Amino acid sequence: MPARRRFLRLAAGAALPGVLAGCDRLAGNDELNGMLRKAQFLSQRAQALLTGVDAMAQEFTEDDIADVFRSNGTAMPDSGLYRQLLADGFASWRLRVGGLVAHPAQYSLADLRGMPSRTQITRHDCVEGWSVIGKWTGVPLRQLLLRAGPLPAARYVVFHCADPMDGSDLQAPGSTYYESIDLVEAGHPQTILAYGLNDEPLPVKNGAPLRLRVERQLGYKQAKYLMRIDVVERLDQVRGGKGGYWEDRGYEWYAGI
Ligand SMILES: Nc1nc2c(c(=O)[nH]1)N[C@H]1C(S)=C(S)[C@@H](COP(=O)(O)O)O[C@H]1N2
Ligand SMILES: [Mo]
Repeated sequence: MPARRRFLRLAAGAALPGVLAGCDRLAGNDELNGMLRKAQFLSQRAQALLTGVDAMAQEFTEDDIADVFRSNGTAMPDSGLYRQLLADGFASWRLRVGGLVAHPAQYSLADLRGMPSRTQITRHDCVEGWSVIGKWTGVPLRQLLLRAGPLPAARYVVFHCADPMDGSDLQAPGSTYYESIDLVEAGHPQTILAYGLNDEPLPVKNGAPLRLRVERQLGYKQAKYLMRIDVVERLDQVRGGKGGYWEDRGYEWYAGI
């Protein structure tokens, strides 16, 4: 399978261009910014060296599952489009997969539920200082990317959500929650697009119909209300340029736990 080989090769090489990008920035004028970026890169690198890029986040047992998985951030997207999608039980919702891929595609919820799934009981850690254990079921992101066939320049996966963050509607470009991860994280076995929580359909307050679970990172990386996934070469041309809604407001892009 050429697409799979290409993806694996990309995933294996994905960390290297980061070194070059970091060094380029260090050589630039904004020295402080460069130092911060280098520190962040080093912490990601150190974590990878100490635990391995394949390291799994801890998984728990059924007994550990919290009675209620609390909601944080958006609990109900303030968007006419989202309300329409919700009203028909997400029958007309589609996840669009595009950007630097050979085969852009759209998936209905039924399509995703029909694909091989993974279930994992993990702990969600929010930067605000609380944690909660839940059981997630969904499609490994790796499967969708292998089908899409990332092009040689592909380095990151950007997740676009339905919830407007600035009081404007989804139609206004640039106003919704978004997040991103690199291809290494995207190919990790515990990185899934979850449609189920605790053996039930994903509740609206937790991101229905589909949300990202990237279990080695903090809560704000776990993008809810997914609408579109874009494979890109660089993040500095996306929205605020830092790779996520909270990152654009100062949070770290690599939010390792
Ligand atoms: N679309 C979207 N995704 C989001 C957020 C959000 O406000 N909107 N909040 C983030 C934060 S800070 C956390 S802690 C988790 C909360 O997920 P939960 O509501 O399932 O607890 O979602 C993350 N993903
Ligand atoms: Mo959070």
